[in-house]
Amino acid sequence: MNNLTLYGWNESLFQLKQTSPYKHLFHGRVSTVNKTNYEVVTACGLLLCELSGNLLYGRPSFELPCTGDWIIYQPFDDNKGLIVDILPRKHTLYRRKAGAVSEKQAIATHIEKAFIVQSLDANFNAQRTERFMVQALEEDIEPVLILTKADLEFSNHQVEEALKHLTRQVTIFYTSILSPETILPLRKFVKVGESIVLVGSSGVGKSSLINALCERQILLTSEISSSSGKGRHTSTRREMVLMDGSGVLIDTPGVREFGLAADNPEALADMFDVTDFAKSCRYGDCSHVNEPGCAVVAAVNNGLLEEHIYRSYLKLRKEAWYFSKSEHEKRKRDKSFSRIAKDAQRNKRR
Ligand SMILES: Nc1nc2c(ncn2[C@@H]2O[C@H](COP(=O)(O)OP(=O)(O)O)[C@@H](O)[C@H]2O)c(=O)[nH]1
Ligand SMILES: [Mg+2]
Ligand SMILES: [Zn+2]
Repeated sequence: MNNLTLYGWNESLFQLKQTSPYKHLFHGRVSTVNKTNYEVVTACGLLLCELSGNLLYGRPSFELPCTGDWIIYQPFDDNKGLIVDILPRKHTLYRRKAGAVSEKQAIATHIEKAFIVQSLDANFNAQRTERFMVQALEEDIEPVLILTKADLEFSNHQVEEALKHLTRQVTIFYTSILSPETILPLRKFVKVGESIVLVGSSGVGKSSLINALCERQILLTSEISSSSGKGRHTSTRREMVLMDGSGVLIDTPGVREFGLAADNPEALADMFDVTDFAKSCRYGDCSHVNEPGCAVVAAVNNGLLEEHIYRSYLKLRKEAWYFSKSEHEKRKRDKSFSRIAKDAQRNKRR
C-alpha cells in the first residue's frame, strides 16, 4: 500500500480533481512511461495502465501522460487500469522535441526542483547549465546544479569563474558517490512530498546519485568497460523513486541535445543580468544588438557585462524566439485547418 502524500498528493491537487467529470474514480501518479502503457503509483500499489481512446486520439502528444502526471483511472482485472483523465499540469519540464522546430516534449511534471547534473570532467559546461536553467525557470521550477565526481581532479577556480554569473539563481552542490559526507547535505535539501527531476548527459552519474541518496542500489548504473573505456548503457526503465522519509526523485535518460521550448525572453534577460542595463537603453523595445543608445552593448564594451554572458543571452534568446514564433504559427495553422475541416463538414451536410 502506498501513502500518496509522500508522492506529492496534496490539497490543491485534490481541488483540481474535483473539476474532473471523473472525480469519483481513483487517482494515481505516472511513474514510468513505456511505449504503449504507463506504470502508475496508486494507493493500492503499482498498476499497469493504458490510455482511453478519447485521450489517445484527442490530444497532442506533448499533452499525453509523462512521468509525474497525476491521472484518474478506472481499474480493471488485477493490477490494471484505464487512464480516463489527466489533472492539469503545473511546473512541467519541457524540451524541444529532437528534430522538430516547434514541437515540445514533456519530460516530467509537478516538479519542485530540477537537479541539473554535470560531472567535473570534460562534461562540465556552463552553457549547458544555462540552457537547463532557462527551461526550468520557464515553469517556476527551482534549478539546482549538482557537480558530480568531485573525487576527480578539477580546477576549483575555473569552475567557480565559469559559474559566477549564475550563482544568484542556482544553488550548487559538489558530490562524489565515494564520499558520503558530500551526499548528506543534498539529502537534507530534499523535503517530504517534494518532486525532483534529474537531468544531464548520459554518464554524468544521475543514477549513481539517486542510489547514493537512497543508500541502496535501486537503479542500474553504467559501468565502465575495461576493454573500451566507454560506459555500457544499462539504463533500467524505472524512473520514479521514493526516497526514504523524503521526496520523489525522477531519473531521466541522458539526452544528446536539449533544445529550448521556452517562450519568455524577459526571464532570460533577468537570468543573465541584462535587465539591469536594459533599463537605461534609449528605446523601450531595444533588442540590444545594434540600436543607438543601447546600454547593454555599452556595458559589454566597457567591461561591466562579460562578453561571453552577453553571447549566451543572445544565443538562447534567438532559440527561444525561434521556438515560440514557429509554435504560434503552428497553432494558427492548426486553427485554420480545423476551421476548413468544419466548413467542409457543414457544406457536406447542406
Ligand atoms: N569517480 C566517480 N565516478 C562516478 C561518480 N558517480 C558516478 N560515477 C560513475 O560514472 C558512470 C556513470 O554513472 P551513471 O550513474 O550510470 O550515470 P547516468 O548515465 O547519468 O545515470 C559509472 O561508471 C559510475 O560508477 C562519482 O561521484 N565519482
Ligand atoms: Mg542513468
Ligand atoms: Zn539595448
